[in-house]
Amino acid sequence: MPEGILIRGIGSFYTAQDADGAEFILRAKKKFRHQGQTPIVGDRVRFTPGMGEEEGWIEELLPRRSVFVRPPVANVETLLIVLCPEPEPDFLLAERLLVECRRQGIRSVLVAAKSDLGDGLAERLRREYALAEAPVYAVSARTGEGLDALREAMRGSLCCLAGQSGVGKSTLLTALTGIDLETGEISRKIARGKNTTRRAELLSGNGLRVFDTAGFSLLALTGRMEPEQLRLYYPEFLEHEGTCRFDPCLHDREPGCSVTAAVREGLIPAARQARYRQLLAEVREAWDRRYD
Ligand SMILES: Nc1nc2c(ncn2[C@@H]2O[C@H](COP(=O)(O)OP(=O)(O)OP(=O)(O)O)[C@@H](O)[C@H]2O)c(=O)[nH]1
Ligand SMILES: [Mg+2]
Ligand SMILES: [Zn+2]
Repeated sequence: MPEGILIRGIGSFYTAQDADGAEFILRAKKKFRHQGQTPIVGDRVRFTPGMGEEEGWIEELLPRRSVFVRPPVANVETLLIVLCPEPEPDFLLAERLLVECRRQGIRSVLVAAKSDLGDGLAERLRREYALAEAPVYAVSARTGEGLDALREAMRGSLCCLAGQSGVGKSTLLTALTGIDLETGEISRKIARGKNTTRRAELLSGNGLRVFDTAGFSLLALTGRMEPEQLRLYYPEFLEHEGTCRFDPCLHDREPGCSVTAAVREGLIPAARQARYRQLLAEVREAWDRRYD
């Protein structure tokens, strides 16, 4: 039975693409609904092709290697977390996305977009994420700076752009892949743009494969997390694991915490721990309400 990846979904119709690039219009069998499963873009499926004008059928959903719920997209391999100087960067959103990537084993890349507006952001990201296993690429869709290097980092991987509205994701996607999407004019009044991207689609261009999605700024940590887990997604904390006065230590405000000491010595950026503490407070609150 042929296998493919769902590149598009409109209503109950899906488009699957096989390894040769051929496309097939498919519908999901009712059994998926009965099993509480919904095929989403990025899913790898086994299918029966349709005959003539008839659609074919999705027969089987293959296991997902990663999944985002909002927006629904499966099997992202590399998440490009896009920030830019204007609108004001949402560092906490970037942090959330990084944690989610580490949790699901998705490779993450930080993109400092609109570098034509200044290079301070890329420098800051490099400083704060040097030990976080998230490389930083400074790019400008306007001048073309850094696009080749970013393309190289994306090649051979199913990529997805994420980041708040107005950071330039659609513009960047067009610049990287050569696929023209309609881009929204940034709203000057509130300087944070409006949501212009609605579809979820896997696009191919210039040898790259990128999911075009909207709404990643709404992403909450998928599923619940034990507060003890969060620290495991901070690579720079790991070498201090087990050396704090308390065991386990959540590296929050416990006395004798080696992570806090490393921050004081300038070995770990204070901003990273500050954002970690903010997320930890959220994770704790959600955890405490888990039986409500
Ligand atoms: N100066 C500068 N502006 C850019 C660049 N890339 C995009 N922009 C502008 O930033 C604004 C927002 O770009 P979009 O690509 O629509 O942003 P988006 O992230 O797709 O926004 P949503 O679809 O709302 O999530 C537009 O006015 C673009 O012209 C760039 O490299 N430099
Ligand atoms: Mg967009
Ligand atoms: Zn500690």
